[in-house]
Amino acid sequence: REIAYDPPASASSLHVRAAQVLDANWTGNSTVPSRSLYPHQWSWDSAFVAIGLRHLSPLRAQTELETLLAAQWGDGRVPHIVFSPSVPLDAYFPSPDFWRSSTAGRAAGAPRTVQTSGIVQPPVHALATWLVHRADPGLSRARGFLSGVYPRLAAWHRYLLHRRDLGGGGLVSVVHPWEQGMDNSPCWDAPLSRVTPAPARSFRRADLDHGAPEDRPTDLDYGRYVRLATDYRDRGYADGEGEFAVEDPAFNALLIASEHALARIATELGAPGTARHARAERLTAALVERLWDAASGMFLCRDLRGGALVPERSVSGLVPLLLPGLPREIAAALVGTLCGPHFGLGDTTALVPSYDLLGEAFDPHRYWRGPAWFNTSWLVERGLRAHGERERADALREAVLSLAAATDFAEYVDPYTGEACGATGFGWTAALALDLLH
Ligand code: 9YW
Repeated sequence: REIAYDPPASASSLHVRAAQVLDANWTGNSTVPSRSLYPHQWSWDSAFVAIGLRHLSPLRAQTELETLLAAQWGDGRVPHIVFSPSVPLDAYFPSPDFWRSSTAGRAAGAPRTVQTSGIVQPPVHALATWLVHRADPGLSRARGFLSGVYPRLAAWHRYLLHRRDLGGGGLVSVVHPWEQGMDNSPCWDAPLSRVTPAPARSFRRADLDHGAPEDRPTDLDYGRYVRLATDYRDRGYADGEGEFAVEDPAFNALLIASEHALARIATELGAPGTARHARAERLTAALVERLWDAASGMFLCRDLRGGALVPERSVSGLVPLLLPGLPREIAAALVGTLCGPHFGLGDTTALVPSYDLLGEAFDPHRYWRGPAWFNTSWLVERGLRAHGERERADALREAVLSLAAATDFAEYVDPYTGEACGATGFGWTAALALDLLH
């Protein structure tokens, strides 16, 4: 291959180094994404971390998910951050005194003893739970792992399907860019442009204490994030009226994958999984119906308040490849787009860029506006393999392993050069590299 990344380190040393990162980020009952930038528990990070951790310690992987789910709200939502009480308030913004979960979230059933945020992140948890169970079914059964988490996972999906179908077409909406996990994706530029930013002096960005400003979202973006979150909090975290509501392809595809996983969990517990599989199929049909754009050869976001598809190509629109039940011609078109000029996989890039290489907003260093991330590359790798694209999947796997090793498990990388950006020693980078080693 032509791509001039460093050759992969030997598998055993990569394994040892990934395990060291996960040990260093382990707090005793969960894993922080990064000791410097993100010193609490994040929702979808924990799911990805558990997927890797199952190869090191199935017990820790189960505990990771149990800790997160213990902070679930009464209405079923799983918060995007569970705050560690031992970390100083000013180490991360927005901190617990911003979200005020135990007071502002009371009507929605926020927990009393643990502080959390009030928004959510992509539902990777049931998928992670099933994979963690499969790694050591004996331990899982002995601890009652699946029977303990199943009701919580079911309530989580129920919250999303019932409270977040804001478009009425069966898909789930995100009400904040942080919920989708790709904070400053150019997909949010149009829907966010309608939001009046909170004044810059009304908050202090702790992220800039650790991250380079040119790699992070701008102050204007932050002003809008703060406004949306403040308004949501001040409505008591009630769903339905916010200024921002977007149907996102990756969020919904992960829900579908997790709904299939939940069906398998139900079957394992002796209950029929058929209704859940059927629901996942209906969601897949809704995803295609509402978000597929044949002209772009990929899925797009639907801006509910603006009333149209957002004409921006993000890696989010490739993540549905993860679904084995996707119509064959759609899967083929996605592979074509992935390997074509907009994402360049196997040609100009080795990992999947987060955004269109030819897009106007493309920036190879700024967070979710171009850099390649390891979690989305892992999802695409799984998707390529699920659709029989073995050679491409093997090449992407190699790139994940070699870049994780070469960058000391970076948070994200320049998609052309592989240069490390953001934090190093990043949790899901280590965990997902470990998963692909097995
Ligand atoms: C932030 C923790 C989180 C990830 C998100 C990522 C970032 C938080 O970090 O958001 O302060 O910017 O965008 O996906 O879960 O790793």
